[in-house]
Formats: sequence, structure tokens, C-alpha cells
Amino acid sequence: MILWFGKKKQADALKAAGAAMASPELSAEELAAKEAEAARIAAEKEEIERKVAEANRAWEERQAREAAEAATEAERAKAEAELKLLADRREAERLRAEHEAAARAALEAEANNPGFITKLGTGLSRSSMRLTEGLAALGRRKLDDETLEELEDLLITSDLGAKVAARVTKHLSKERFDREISEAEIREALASEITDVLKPREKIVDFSDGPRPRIVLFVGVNGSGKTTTIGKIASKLQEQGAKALLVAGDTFRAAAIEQLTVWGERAGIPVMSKPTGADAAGLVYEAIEKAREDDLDLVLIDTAGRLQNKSELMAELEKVVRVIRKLDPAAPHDVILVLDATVGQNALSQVEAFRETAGVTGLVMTKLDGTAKGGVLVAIAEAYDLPIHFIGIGEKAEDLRPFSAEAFSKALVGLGA
Ligand SMILES: Nc1nc2c(ncn2[C@@H]2O[C@H](COP(=O)(O)OP(=O)(O)OP(=O)(O)O)[C@@H](O)[C@H]2O)c(=O)[nH]1
Ligand SMILES: [Mg+2]
Repeated sequence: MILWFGKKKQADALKAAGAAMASPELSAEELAAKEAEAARIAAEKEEIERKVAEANRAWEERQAREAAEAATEAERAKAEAELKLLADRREAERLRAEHEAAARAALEAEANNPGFITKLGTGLSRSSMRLTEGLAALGRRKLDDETLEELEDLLITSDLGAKVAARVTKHLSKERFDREISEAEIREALASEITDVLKPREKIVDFSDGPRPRIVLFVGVNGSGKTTTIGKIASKLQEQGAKALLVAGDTFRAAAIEQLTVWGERAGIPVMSKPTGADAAGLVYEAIEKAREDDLDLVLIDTAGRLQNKSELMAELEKVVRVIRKLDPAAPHDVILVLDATVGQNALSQVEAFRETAGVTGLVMTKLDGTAKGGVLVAIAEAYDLPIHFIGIGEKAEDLRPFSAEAFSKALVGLGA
């Protein structure tokens, strides 16, 4: 009875303690074994839970570590890419500078080549003749007021302009007044003075540089040499492998279109044209769009010759410039005024008018062969802050030369020939 009661009490106690399925029939050993088993299972479960938690923690730690590693790697790759980009840019810049320096050196060598100066001198012989003869007449003389006055007159009549004439003689008198001076010395001194006036205007243009497509507009009075100059430049560009397009913007005359086409064919550079009478501005618009599509380097646009005092024609030129600006506000990138040296002092008013209308950025002077008026280039250089890119000394492709202040000055005073 007591035992029974004891068993029941034990069973109740077990029940109360939450022991599962305690059986009143189990003996004390069995109960102890069961308890031990339950404890073992609980311990095992706890061990498994601990292991799972540990595994989870390890996994989470690994995840975090891997994420951190990936972030570091991404940072490193980004920094590396940035460094590479910087190095690439530096290299491209270095190559560009190297190319530019080489092109400049080649052009300068060409402009200062003694053979060229001799040729320019021969070309400029008529320009230099008046000066040369005059200088020879001055002979070996004392540089007194009378000689200086004669020299000043000589320079004025050689189209150098009153301002340059006064400046040069004043400078000469400061340095050598009242001293014996030989003809050769006068020439040397004169060449040096003229070089000083021209030097700031010396600017060799490198069409391979700058924006793409670089849009270059040629303007000037009738017959100044625009079409020929474009043709000569096209020949050079072809040699240098530029991808260019010539535009026959002189739609007034059939002969003009044909003339440019001949130059283009000779140089192997395409020419875009429209029938005579077509709107020049429209043609120019289409040409620039095409150059963009074809990813060309250069567009050289010829225009019809127009006298600077014909306001209607000047307005038409303004329209061409306006249309170009609509496509690209920075264009035309060059507006090159082509001047004919034979017109002498009239060239000054051409510069003034075309600068106003078309925003001239640079000059070319043609026909320096066979004129007595080449000195006007010095007057222009004195009056206008405009670079002189090229000079023309004949009708052939090779007769367009980069402008060199020194070569020109020497040839003008008869030192080159
Ligand atoms: N001697 C010499 N002749 C040149 C030179 N440049 C151009 N010419 C000649 O001058 C003439 C006129 O040249 P173009 O190129 O047709 O002149 P343009 O400015 O296009 O003339 P328009 O289209 O009528 O306005 C041509 O016979 C050329 O061969 C040069 O430097 N020296
Ligand atoms: Mg022409």
C-alpha cells in the first residue's frame, strides 16, 4: 500500500516536474535510466544546437569576411582602373605633344629652309626690287636726317605703310645715328626691324589639331586665290592622310565648281557641290552634316569672291556663317581671308570689312611672286592682330608655304636671293 502510494507520489512528482510519459509501472532503476536517457538526449540536443549556432556564426562570419574582401577588391580594381586611365591620358597627351612638336618643327624647317628663302626672294623680287634698288642707291652713307628721311620714303612707297616706316627709321636712328652705314648693314638692320613687326603674326596652322570636323571657311574678294589655296592645302592634307571634304560654296559660277573639283580629284579628296545658282548656305549645312556622319577631320569651304563694299554679297556671306554657327556655335573654327598681294594698300580695307562680316581668324597672302606690293603684308601685320598662316608664291600645289617672319623679311629686303 505504502509502496503503491509511494509509487504514485513519485509518478505524480515526475508528472509535476514535466517528465514525459512517466510510467507508474516503472521501477526506480528504470526511471533513473529513463531520466539519464532524457538527460543524454537533452545534452545531445543542446550539443547539436550549440554546433548549429556555431556553424551559423562561422557561416555569417565567412559571409561578412567575403563581403569585406569583395569590397576591398572592388576598391582596388577601381583605383587601378583610375590609375590606368590617368596613365593612358598622360600617354595620349605625350604622343599628341610629340606629334605637334614634330609637325611644327617640320613646318618651321620648311619655312626657314635657305632654298625656300631664295625662292621666296626670287618670287618677291619685284616687291624687293624697289626697296633693293633704293637701298643700293643709299649706298654707304652716314645715317643722318636726310638719309633717314629717304629711307622712310622708300619704305612707304614699298607699301610697308607710314607707321612701320616711321617706327623702323626711328629705331635705326636711335641705334646708329650719324654713323657710317653700308648697304648690307642697312639691309640687315631693316630685315631685323621688319621681322620684329611680323614675328607676332607668325602662326603655323595645324589642321590635324582641334575639333572634329574642323570647319574652315575661305573668304575674300574676287580672284584673290581662295579656290587655288584650298586646292593647294588639299594636296598637302592628302599627303598627310587627313580625311577631308571640300565644299564648292561658290555656287555662282559653274567654272568655280569645276575648278575646285579638279583640285579635289588631283588630291584624291571628295568635293561636295550643287548645281550653279543653288543656295550656298544650304550646301554648307548639308556638307557639315555629312562630315559629321562620316566622321571626317576637316571641312574646307570655298566661297564666291565678293568685293568688300558690296553689301548684298557681304550679307550673303554673313548668312553662311550664321548657318554654320547653328550647327555648331564654335564653328567655323577658322575663317581664312585670302588676300592678293598685287592689290597693295586695298588689302587693308579688305581685312577690315571681312573681319567685321565673317569674323576672320587668319590670313593667307597669295601672288607674292610677281608683284611689287608684297610689303603691304607688313602694314597689315602692324595694323591687325591676325595670324598669317600661309603665303602663295605661284600657281602650283607646292607654291603655298607656311609663313615665316624671318624668311619673308629677308626676301623682302633682298637678302635671300
Ligand atoms: N602667280 C600666282 N597666281 C596665283 C596664286 N594664287 C592663285 N593664283 C592664280 O590666281 C587666279 C585666281 O585664283 P582663284 O583661286 O581662282 O581665286 P578665287 O579667289 O577663288 O577667285 P573667285 O572664285 O573668282 O573669287 C588663278 O589663275 C590662280 O592660278 C599665287 O600665289 N601666285
Ligand atoms: Mg574661287
